[in-house]
Amino acid sequence: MPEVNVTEHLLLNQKKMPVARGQFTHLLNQLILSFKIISREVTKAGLVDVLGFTGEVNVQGEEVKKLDEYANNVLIHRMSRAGVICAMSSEENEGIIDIPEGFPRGDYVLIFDPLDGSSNIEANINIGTIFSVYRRLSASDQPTSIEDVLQPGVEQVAAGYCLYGSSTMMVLTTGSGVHGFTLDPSVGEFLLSHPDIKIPERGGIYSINEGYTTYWDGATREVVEFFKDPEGNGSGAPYSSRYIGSLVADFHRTLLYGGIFLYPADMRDPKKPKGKLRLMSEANPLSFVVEQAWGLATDGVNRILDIAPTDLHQRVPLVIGSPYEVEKVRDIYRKHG
Ligand code: AHM
Ligand code: MG
Repeated sequence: MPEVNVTEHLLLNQKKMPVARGQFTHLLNQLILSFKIISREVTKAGLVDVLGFTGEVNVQGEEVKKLDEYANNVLIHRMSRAGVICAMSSEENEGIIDIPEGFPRGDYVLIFDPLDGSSNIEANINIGTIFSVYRRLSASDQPTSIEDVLQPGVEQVAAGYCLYGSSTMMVLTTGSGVHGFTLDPSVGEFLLSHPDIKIPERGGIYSINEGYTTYWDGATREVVEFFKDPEGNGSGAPYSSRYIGSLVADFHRTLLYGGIFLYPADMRDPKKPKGKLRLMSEANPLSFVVEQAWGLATDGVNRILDIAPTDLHQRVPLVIGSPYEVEKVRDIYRKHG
């Protein structure tokens, strides 16, 4: 296979991807450079640990926190000065991140989780950056408003994630399929390694934090019973269980191998039965990716991408993966009303 990097791939497919215009290509190039910089630091994190570079008191806690902040700062600094963004929102920042005075604003809105799964850093487990891109709604000579950012997921023009693992990999959709690019450190480029990813129609793995069974409602308990005993009479092969606790890694496995990932509603606080994951920075981008790979994503019943957001950090139950399993779960939730 000839080696093709992300920009070349976008240009080669430009007819299919009208989004690949100058501003968008620049946005993507700046994102890619940010990922390379974050990847370099993530790779060094283990070394810092091994060499015992002491912070003040708590070495590991300090380093972990720093890496989270580092990733956030790299993205904010680089993307806000790229001239192609009018507003940003990060999982780590309460409000909208404005473009600094003196820098041009562009046509796009960027939303991201800078380092998802960061509680896993010390154990050298895969973590990642998740991102989502929208076109601004307001006129380019007007100030950006909250409406520019609070768009439903169905309006995304691009989304994906960069996984920092045994290799660093970027998975991207611009609304025309899903493609995976692996960072080749010898040339410093993300090269097309997984063209046209399609999730298996049906899988053999379910992924959920089962330690929280006590917080679940009856429907979710029945869902998990289904995966342990699909025929309901002990005769069928049960699904395997896998849970890394790093959404981006659990999702990536689900995308490639099929099956289902769930972070359901949580009854600890009955007033906020929304689970843990964020609609804008986690659920929407992964839902756009999975749908473009012929999978499904719901909050149990409703399509994630149709949800009209009301808050930058609102949470949503997430049921995402192969069509067969997501539909099975939807049927069980519907039955429970
Ligand atoms: P974070 O954004 O605070 O890191 O939390 C998100 C992470 C996800 O990566 C992962 O799926 C989830 O938290 C795991 O949560 P739990 O430990 O409750 O299962
Ligand atoms: Mg996260």
